[in-house]
Amino acid sequence: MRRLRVGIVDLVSRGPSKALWARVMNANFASIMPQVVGVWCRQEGHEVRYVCYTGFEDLLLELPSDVDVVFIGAFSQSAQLAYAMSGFLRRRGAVTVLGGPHARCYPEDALNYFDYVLGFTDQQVIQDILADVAPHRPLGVHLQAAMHPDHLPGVSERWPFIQQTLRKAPLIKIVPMIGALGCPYSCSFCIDSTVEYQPLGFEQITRDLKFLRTQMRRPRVGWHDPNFGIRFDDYMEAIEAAAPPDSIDHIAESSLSLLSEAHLRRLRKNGFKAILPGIESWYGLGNKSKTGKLQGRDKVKQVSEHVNLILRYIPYVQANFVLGLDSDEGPEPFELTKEFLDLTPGAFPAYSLLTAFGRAAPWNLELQRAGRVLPFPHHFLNNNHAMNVRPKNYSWPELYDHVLGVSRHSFSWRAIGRRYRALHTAIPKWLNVVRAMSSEGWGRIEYFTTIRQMLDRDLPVRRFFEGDATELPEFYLNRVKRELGPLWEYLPPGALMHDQNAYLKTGALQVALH
Ligand code: B12
Repeated sequence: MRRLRVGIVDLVSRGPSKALWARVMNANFASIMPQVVGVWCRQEGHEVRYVCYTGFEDLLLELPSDVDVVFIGAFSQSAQLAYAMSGFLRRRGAVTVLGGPHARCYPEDALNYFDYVLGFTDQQVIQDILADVAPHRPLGVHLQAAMHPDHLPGVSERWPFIQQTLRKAPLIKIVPMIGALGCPYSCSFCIDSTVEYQPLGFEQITRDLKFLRTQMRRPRVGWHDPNFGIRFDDYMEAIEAAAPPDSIDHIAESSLSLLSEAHLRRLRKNGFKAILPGIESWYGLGNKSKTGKLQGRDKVKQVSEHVNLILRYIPYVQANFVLGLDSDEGPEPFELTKEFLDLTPGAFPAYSLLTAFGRAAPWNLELQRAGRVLPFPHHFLNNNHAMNVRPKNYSWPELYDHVLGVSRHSFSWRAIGRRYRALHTAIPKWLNVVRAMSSEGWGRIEYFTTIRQMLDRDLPVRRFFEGDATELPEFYLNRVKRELGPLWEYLPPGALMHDQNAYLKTGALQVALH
């Protein structure tokens, strides 16, 4: 087989950035799969150039001009950047491949702009593309494995890519690892509702951690498991077999139901420094928070006690909420979140506006059928910059008033001060201050304020939100233009908008390879 020049681009940012939070953290949000694809391409004997785009590079200059094929990994928020990149690379003669959450959620749309669009991706899929490598235009080819791979190359194999990326992280350096795919729960709103839980091999975790200790003085690992710790004892044994207690720092996203005091004790012993549990809502989505039928204020009290307990063992806790859910009504859910914050001053709140990501979850079909999904460009679909589901129980101004209210409460000087005082370790204390004052806190308040004002004053914006007009309001158009910078001119015609009901219309489009 011909030796190919392969480019791999991980789009962590959706455009150039100046934010302090992005400078400190973006390199730590690199994905595992682009690195895995890099390993697989090298194993086939190809020449690989890997780029993790954090928003501080000149993307047009990052890849050599003579690449044969480029794999791009993108979340939906970087879809327009990815489409423009593909346009640019195709003009230079390259074949383009899209993988990652956007490709999984919006394949129908992405096929218009890429030669290959991938769902579940294993080594065979990559080998097939490398063997075929041909332009497929105007419509690309949709390929996917029957399921996730049962093995992924470990940290030592991915190390050149990890090292290259972490050089861009100035303060905190987090190594991405994963121990399992899928989830045993089947919540209908989640991308993993139909993906079986599948551990990737606990011996590999031990090997990877041992390797890391030969490369870094005190490694810091960020676990990408959708729900860390389902096979809790196996994980802990794998970590304990690799290193003396508390010699590696760990960060993980886990559900409250897995965080009993006994588990917390063991997590602390093993160096877990940050946990991101999903609280989601006071009235719905309760099955992962171990709150059963508890709702409203009773749930607030129980969850607050639980999170305060976690904070006695783990220095940093991010509490995740979803705003605008159908189970919420009136001011109460937002007032309860404020109460929770007052009762739990050490937790950093992360809010997601309800978003239906294409074919991510079965529930999205219902929303599309009900005509509730709005065609906001993907660029805004990062859980903050747009909510693409018309709320069931709120008018848009009401909802944004509440979102603003809870955001102002969360990122007021008073809350920042209380959060600072509630924690006892330097990095988490300061990280919270930076987060609140940067794009994650004050930046959002500013943005939500703008949206709220436009809902009253800008008729085209209001009509778009109400689903009465499909023409993209100027505010959004100008923002994408500005944020894509020089790549805007490569965005193919029509690539700004998408059919928000494509999932409902096309049914099962999947073309399984195996
Ligand atoms: C871990 C995680 C994170 C971590 C790590 C992110 C990262 N860089 O991977 C953190 C906390 C940083 C994070 C942040 C965000 N996340 Co997140 N995250 C997840 C989570 C829980 C697991 C993803 C994962 O790593 N799975 C393991 C990999 C191996 O599996 P996979 O992603 O399914 O990938 C398969 C294929 O898609 C393919 N593939 C994946 N990538 C690539 C790349 C290439 C080049 C190729 C060829 C193939 C390929 O191969 C895999 C094997 O089959 C998912 C939910 C879930 N359960 O999947 C949400 C999820 C991916 N996140 C989501 C979102 C919205 C975000 C944020 C925008 C949230 C925010 N407001 O900040 C940010 C964006 C970060 C960024 N890099 O741009 C959405 C994405 C929806 C979408 N269409 O964009 C998801 C699906 C959750 C949801 N709401 O439904 N996230």
